Formats: sequence, structure tokens, C-alpha cells
Amino acid sequence: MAAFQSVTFQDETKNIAGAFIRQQNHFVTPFGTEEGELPPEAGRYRLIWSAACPWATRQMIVRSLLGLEKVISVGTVDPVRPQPRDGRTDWAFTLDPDGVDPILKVKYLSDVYLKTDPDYKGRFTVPAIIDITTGKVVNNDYFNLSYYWETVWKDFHKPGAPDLFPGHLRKDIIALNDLIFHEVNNGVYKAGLSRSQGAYEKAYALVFKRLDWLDGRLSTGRYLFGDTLTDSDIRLWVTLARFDAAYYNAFRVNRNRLTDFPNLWAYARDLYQIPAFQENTWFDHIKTHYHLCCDAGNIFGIIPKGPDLSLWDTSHGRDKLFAKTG
Ligand SMILES: N[C@@H](CCC(=O)N[C@@H](CS)C(=O)NCC(=O)O)C(=O)O
Repeated sequence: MAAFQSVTFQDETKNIAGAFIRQQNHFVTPFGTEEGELPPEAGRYRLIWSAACPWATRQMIVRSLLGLEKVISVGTVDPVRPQPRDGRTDWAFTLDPDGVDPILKVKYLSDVYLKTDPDYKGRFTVPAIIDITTGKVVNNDYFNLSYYWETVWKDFHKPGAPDLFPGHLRKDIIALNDLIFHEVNNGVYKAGLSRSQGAYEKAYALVFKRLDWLDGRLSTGRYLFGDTLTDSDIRLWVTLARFDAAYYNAFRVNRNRLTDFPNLWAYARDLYQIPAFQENTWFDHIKTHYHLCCDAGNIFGIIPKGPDLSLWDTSHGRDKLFAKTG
């Protein structure tokens, strides 16, 4: 069950001077019923997320779509991270009374990571899955987590939950997810956090080449795999939702806005109008985080007023365009 991750993708940007390289995950024990795996169990785990974070938001959307809300509890961190304490930048539970997570009884995410491993030297990232019985991080494998919710947690899905990772499409979903990760989800980070003009331009080109391709793909089907909403749609969504509000200016991916792509924009509105997507897409947290924490040039801490969020509710027509016949 552990081997979902494909490693076939050749990352064209990683050998360029100044390229942004993402850290490896540290806590990768899979969920499953085998010895040494994390047993799925109602009420045992807590998902820590930031509504700003695309990787964490993806888990929240899948959790809602599958009806796992009562089974997996959630702690939410402040989109603005406090200044470094003891040399570490952190996520904080300032949205909770007294700034303390009511279940884990901690103020900062680092408290949980360091309780788990006092020698932990990585960054304190969301999403993080905490075993409530021990108060320790058991998994922060953001790439694979949704696959576990969709498969190993099946017994806990609500009646009628969609199959987001159907057996006959798994190979294709994994392959497309790899592309989406490298060129879109992480592509925008590679553009925005690059430290050389060359690395930025290479990442920028890859992002828009892939968005053009996706726009074309979405002219022939309602979702990435036709009529069926899948894990891939959720992965693409989290970047599209942040594109005009954050990445376009904070990460300098400004060839086009999302609203300039006819199919991608209608598709994004179609997804937004599904409650699980809308309820877990907090534009205020997204804007605050990216503009205040990720844009080093924003020295006066100004959060852009736009874009006009009412556009998300306008009709998209994709239900009629791709209406099933017969
Ligand atoms: N765990 C992955 C992805 C998750 C991730 O990057 N999460 C971001 C928020 S979107 C985070 O928590 N960053 C905290 C930090 O970099 O200190 C990683 O370390 O690259």
C-alpha cells in the first residue's frame, strides 16, 4: 500500500543555479493494516492544516468529499507565522482560545514535531497528522496522504462518497499527479522562490506550458478524467484557487491570470461551486499568508485588495456542456 509515489518524472529545473528544492518528508509511515503501519481508526488522528497551504487544503477537501469529518479531527493554524523563536519559524495555534490547540495542548506546531523527535532538523510543515493517543507526528507525507484517505480509509467513507482514486484509473492518476506536482503545484513555488533569473524563467515557462496543456485537456471533458471527479482534480484545484489571489503577483507567474484561460477558469468555478471545495478555500488566509509571508519585497505588509471574489460564483456552463446523454 505504501508504494503510490511515482519517481519517473525528470525535473528539468533542479540542476539550475538558484533553483528552489523542496525538502524530503520525514514522517512517512503509511496508513494500513499491516504490521508497522498506521491503523485507520475513528477519532485517533488529528490533521493540522493551514488554509493557506495547498498541500494541507487538499487533505481537507478530500476529507469533506469522503465524509471523514467525524473520523479525523482538525486543528487550524494562523496564516501568519510568528517571527523566528529559537531560530525557528513556526505555525501557531493563535486562532484557538489562549492560542492553544484544545486537543494537543500546544501553542506551536514545532512543539509537536520536537516532542516526536527532539533531533528533528527539518521545517515544521503542514499538513501533519498527529496520533492523539501519543501527541506525536505520525505522517507528514503531503504527496501521498490523500491516497490513504481514498483507499485505506474506505470503511469510514460516508454512503455514496465518490471514488476519487478508482482502480482502473490509478496508474493514469498517479502519472498526471506527478506532472501536476512538478510543473503546477510546485512549479509556482519554483518560480516564486527561485534565487536566480534563469531558474525563475525556466520554472515560469514550465508552469504556463502545462497550464496551456491542461486548458486544452479540459476542453474535452468536464474533469481531468472526463465525467469522474478524481484526486487529480483536487490537486490541480488547490493551485488554481491560489493563482490570481496570490501566485500571480507574489510568485511572479504573471503571463496570464487564471481568468484568462477559458476552460481552466470555467472548470475552477465548477469545482468551487461544490461545497467541499468552497468550504475549504479560505481566500483571506491565502492572501494574508502569501503576501505577508512569502513575498520578501512586500516590506510594508500590504495585502492586495483584489481579485474580485464574486466572480467565483458566476455560472460556468460545464454541466450543460458535458451533460451525460442517455
Ligand atoms: N512537507 C512538504 C510540503 C508541505 C509544505 O511545504 N508546507 C508548507 C506550507 S504550504 C509549510 O508548512 N511550510 C513551513 C516551513 O517551510 O517552515 C515540504 O516540507 O516541502
